[in-house]
Amino acid sequence: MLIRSSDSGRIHPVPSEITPREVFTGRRDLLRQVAAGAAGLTLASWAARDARAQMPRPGVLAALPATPSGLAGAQVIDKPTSYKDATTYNNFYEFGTDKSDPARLAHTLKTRPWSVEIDGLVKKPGRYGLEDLLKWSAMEERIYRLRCVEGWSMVIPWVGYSLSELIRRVEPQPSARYVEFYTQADRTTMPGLRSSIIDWPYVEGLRMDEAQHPLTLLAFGMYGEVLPNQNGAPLRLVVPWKYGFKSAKSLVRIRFVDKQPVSSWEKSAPQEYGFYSNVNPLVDHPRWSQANERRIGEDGLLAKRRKTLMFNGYEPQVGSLYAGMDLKKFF
Ligand SMILES: Nc1nc2c(c(=O)[nH]1)N[C@H]1C(S)=C(S)[C@@H](COP(=O)(O)O)O[C@H]1N2
Ligand SMILES: [Mo]
Repeated sequence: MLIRSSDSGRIHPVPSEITPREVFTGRRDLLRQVAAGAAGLTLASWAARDARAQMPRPGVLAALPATPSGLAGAQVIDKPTSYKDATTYNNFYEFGTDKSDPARLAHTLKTRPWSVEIDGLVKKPGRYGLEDLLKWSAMEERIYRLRCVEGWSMVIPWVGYSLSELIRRVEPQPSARYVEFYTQADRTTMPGLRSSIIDWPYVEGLRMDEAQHPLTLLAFGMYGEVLPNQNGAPLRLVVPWKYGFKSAKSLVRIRFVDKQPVSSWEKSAPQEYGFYSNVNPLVDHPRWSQANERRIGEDGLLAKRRKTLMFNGYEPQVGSLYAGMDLKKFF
């Protein structure tokens, strides 16, 4: 299948694009009031206007204040997944392959001190401390869909900033064409490393333009707080138009390279996982249909599966990155 660029091939925006302006403004006011401790009444009247406001801070971890992002595509209007579901149904194979393993076992992950090694084809390589990275750009709240290749999806309010901000600071060399992401692999705290299902450490990669796309998020928090360990503390990637596994958790190294990286999933099952892994309802995984999905939290008897959207609904923003590419071949 050929994808045409979004400007020539597509005119109708997806619903997530057309969030009215007052929704943003109102939400910002609400956040200010919540911060001032006057949430009660306002929250109730707001809820009538926007389901997203039923999302007070869970009060579990440290607050990570953020401003609602105004970026197109960064305010999905679907109802967010509950904090409980988002933090107890996880894939984080370093802590086991069962969905409940990370919530049960990731408390051993030591997230301070933490630093990220930045190397490869870059003018300002170095080991950057988490406290510095937290200050490199203003924190934004972005509500994104995340779809797993296994056929389930969630809607999560992330906190972070565009990875492009980090990339700009470290100044890649012109020869850098891809970015490689390495995640924490510590045998003393991660029981899943005993299994050889993945060639540890977990590695993922993006093409430079994908990494620099403003929607590609370097996330430090969710639901207004710092990330829970099971969701990839203290910092992770969120690439909303790609299958969940591209969103690497607990990053320790970002490397700029000139050759297409081989991700851990490609290495372990090349016939099942390609480099791009864009959400695409027209290209099935050998074991799972990608045509539809189950929204976590909507699993009652009458719950219908939702149709999976091209590029997970972010086609207007990212379709042009793949103009002219055969996405059956580059899956
Ligand atoms: N380091 C690491 N990152 C990872 C994974 C993993 O096993 N290890 N699983 C991926 C997969 S398959 C998914 S669907 C998402 C899940 O993110 P969530 O638990 O925040 O929903 O994380 C991705 N990032
Ligand atoms: Mo996944």
